[in-house]
Amino acid sequence: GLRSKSSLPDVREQTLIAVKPDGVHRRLVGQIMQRFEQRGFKLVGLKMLQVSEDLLAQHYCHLRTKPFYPSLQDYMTSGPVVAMVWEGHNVIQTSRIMVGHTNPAEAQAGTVRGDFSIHVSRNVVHASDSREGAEREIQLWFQGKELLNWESCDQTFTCEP
Ligand code: IDP
Repeated sequence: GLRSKSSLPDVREQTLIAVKPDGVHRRLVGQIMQRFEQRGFKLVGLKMLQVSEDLLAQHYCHLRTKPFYPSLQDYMTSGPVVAMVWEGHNVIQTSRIMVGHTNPAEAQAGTVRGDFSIHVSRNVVHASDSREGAEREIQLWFQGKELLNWESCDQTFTCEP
């Protein structure tokens, strides 16, 4: 089977979720956070920030040559972003499902993008798409000391210890 390169045990898998400027402007931060809380994931990092062109270029290094990159940069630097690190069993894959398809037209109802957006250039939220991507993005967006290692009182009820 596949072996993870990460040192984190499975229940401590982490992912970067970011509410993009359209989500902040449209007051969707609380509803988006609520979905991750109620699913059973644990919040271990949270901040609001103005994304710089440099951070964005590193974050979206795979998209820098795309024709839409200049407009993606304008969008992502147009206002505050709320960045979060969520932790838990299989959180990377499960949050991609919760967030839905990149293109909201193909995102299922019940997903964040499927419920709150209509166009790929304003799709409300970011979620890391792989273990390698998540580790790279978390390091890029957060300092180690900004991530809290805490025991949630419900954790034996959301996942087998
Ligand atoms: P993802 O956000 O679902 O991981 P990526 O392909 O990594 O998808 O693209 C990053 C972001 O770039 C998308 O969420 C979207 O905001 C934007 N984007 C992707 N494709 C297009 C496009 O064709 N036009 C405009 N923006 C796009």
